[in-house]
Amino acid sequence: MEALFGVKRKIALGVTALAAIAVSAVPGSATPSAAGNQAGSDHWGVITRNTIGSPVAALRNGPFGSFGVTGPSARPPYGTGSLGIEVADNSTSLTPPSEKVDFGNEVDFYGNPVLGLNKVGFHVFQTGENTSHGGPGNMPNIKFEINPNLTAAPATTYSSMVWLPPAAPVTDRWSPYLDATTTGQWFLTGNAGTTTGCNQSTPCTFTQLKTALNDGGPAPTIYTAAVGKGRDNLWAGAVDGLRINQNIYDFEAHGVRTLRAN
Ligand SMILES: [Ca+2]
Ligand SMILES: [Ca+2]
Repeated sequence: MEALFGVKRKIALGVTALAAIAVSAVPGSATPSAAGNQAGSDHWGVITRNTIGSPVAALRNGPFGSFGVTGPSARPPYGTGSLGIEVADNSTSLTPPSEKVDFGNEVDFYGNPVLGLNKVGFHVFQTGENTSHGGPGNMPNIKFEINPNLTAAPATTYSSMVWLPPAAPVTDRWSPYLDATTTGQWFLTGNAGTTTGCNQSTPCTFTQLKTALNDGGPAPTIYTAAVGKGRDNLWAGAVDGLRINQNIYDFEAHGVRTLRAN
């Protein structure tokens, strides 16, 4: 797969007539990561611990469109596929009855420094229906499970660090890159949220969150990274081009490709 990808790039660079085809599949802002492509792709999937009900988080082709939409926003930003996500808001016997899903990686980010996160974001396919179900803030999240290593709460060794994206600037088509370090808000679950003040009731900017976590002593570390949704509103859409520092994770029907951001 990687060899084929490399060939496509060479064609794109050398033959103008074919460039449009190749570049539409592989934007010029990223190239395949020689080391990361094979190393990381097998470690992505539904994180079962964090999944409630029978939601969908499936690597799929498209979505293309919606109908009548043309140009770059009518196709996934990388390759031809994406991560499709579907959750229901009232389908379990639990309280709340809503579903939840996290699609992520429990291996490749383990032990990495939270304070080393400098580039985070994704592209989303948001629909008008989703905003009807839950308002413009009804969006999927980026989540890092972390050890916050807070001096004021040394016994707290687990928290989820969650990005609440801004409203998608467009619906029924692919969004531009949504930057989680400069837009939207972040919070920490559990006692880490209480201790830092960055909790779901009073979320913080990314800068404020990092400042709160940079409290001396042992530094916060990452357990897992994921894209997820829930538990809140009904949502059906897709995500592609998950950015975490130097890598862009290209969700495709047949796996997750790691691209290196240029
Ligand atoms: Ca893709
Ligand atoms: Ca600390």
